[in-house]
Amino acid sequence: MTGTILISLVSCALLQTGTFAFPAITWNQDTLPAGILIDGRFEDWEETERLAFNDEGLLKTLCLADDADYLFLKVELNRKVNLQADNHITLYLDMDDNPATGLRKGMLGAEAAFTFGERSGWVFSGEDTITIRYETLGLVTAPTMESNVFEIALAWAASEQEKALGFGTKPLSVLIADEAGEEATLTASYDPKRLPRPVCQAISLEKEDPMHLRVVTHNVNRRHFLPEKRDAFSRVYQALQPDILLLQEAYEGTAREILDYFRMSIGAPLSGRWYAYKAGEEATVLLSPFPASAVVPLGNSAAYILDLSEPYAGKLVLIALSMPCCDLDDARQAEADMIMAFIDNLKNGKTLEYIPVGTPVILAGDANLVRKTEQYATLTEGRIQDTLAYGPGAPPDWDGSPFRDLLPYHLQKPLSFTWRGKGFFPGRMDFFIYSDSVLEIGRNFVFDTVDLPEEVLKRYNLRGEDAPDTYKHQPVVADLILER
Ligand SMILES: [Ca+2]
Ligand SMILES: [Ca+2]
Repeated sequence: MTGTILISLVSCALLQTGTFAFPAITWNQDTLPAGILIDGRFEDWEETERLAFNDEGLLKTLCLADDADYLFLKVELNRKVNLQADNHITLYLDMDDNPATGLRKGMLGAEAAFTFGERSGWVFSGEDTITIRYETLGLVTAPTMESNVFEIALAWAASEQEKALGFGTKPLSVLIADEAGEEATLTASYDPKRLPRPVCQAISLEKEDPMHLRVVTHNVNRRHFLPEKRDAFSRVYQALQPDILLLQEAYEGTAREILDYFRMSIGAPLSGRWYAYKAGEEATVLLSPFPASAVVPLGNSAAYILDLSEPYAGKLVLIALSMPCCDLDDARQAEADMIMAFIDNLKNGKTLEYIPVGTPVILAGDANLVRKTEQYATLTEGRIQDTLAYGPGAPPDWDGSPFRDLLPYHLQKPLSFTWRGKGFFPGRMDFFIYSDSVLEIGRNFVFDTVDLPEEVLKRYNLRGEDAPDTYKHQPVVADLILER
């Protein structure tokens, strides 16, 4: 299996020579297919030409790219903003590059507009404009945290309105304005190429090696016992076959009841010994064939220290993240500080629990990183903010380096969001952060059933709506390659 994938990745890279000029970037220890990835990292734009720029004002530069399914924008600003609130940055789309059609804005005749900070916009529909939310444009942005640079995907055919306007079938123009009063706008014309992304590998869900240990983390948001959702949950877990299932917000039921409820779908033997634990104020649950030598609540989150058994050896530290939500930046930061102080103390023998040097440490789950970036630096680099309460902090990996943020992608799309709901744009809430000096990861992905090819859905007995039907969070999957 691994061999096949490697070979097809190589041929994929060869095929792209001369077509795309993007530099190779690191992903999953392999090479990603060329093209833009909406992930909040910007190496993929390095070879893309700036189509507009300003010396002053909020709006600095604009780059555009596209593929068969999406128009991509990279917008650089002169200061950090939360793209989804407290700004009046507005995107105007002249979908036919014709100032005589649509609403006049600068040199454009715009058929649609979207104000990011208000999370709403409008689109021409017949003779009228109608109010829209992000779904009409298939809008996805990254990063989800505050930033001074964002990448944005608009799906060419997200809605009937877009299709009726022929979005992506002809040259177009884009204008970005700061409606808060700063004058300078970014304007560019663009002729979409609509090149298909090379198919680098057939989609499959199985582990690359049966010896890998699959961790699936999923915020079930209290939906796990709802009768109408039972089948969707069962199909998703049956398809993913977790070896370790980490849930957040699984309030209802004891750990044992939750294990029994999902026992069949996750493939836990009826008579075999599986373990179930529940801890933390947001009801994190861990189901696994390994017993925990310690379970430590850490605010809403919790630490599980597992004793691995044959064919693996040693311990595994799993921190189930379920950090405070939304505007609660201070509470979220305090919890990040507490978690990283716990890891530092655990590694240095300052806790009741003991782990050998080199024990893999994983933070997985809903980190809710929607605003300030300091919390991300705390979880990855160990930079503690409240040093009086939690100590000085230190790079958390065993070799004195930061933890690695795995950043898994969707199997079928160049996207990395793990949450999709109403109002706010799809975002990356769920993380898998780990001690990469002592742990390798095999296959990993964000599991979204929407737009999986029909053949794949059929092969795994899934339905296209299964992932969103379980809840707004998508399961995040990572296969651990453990020493034996
Ligand atoms: Ca990117
Ligand atoms: Ca127009």
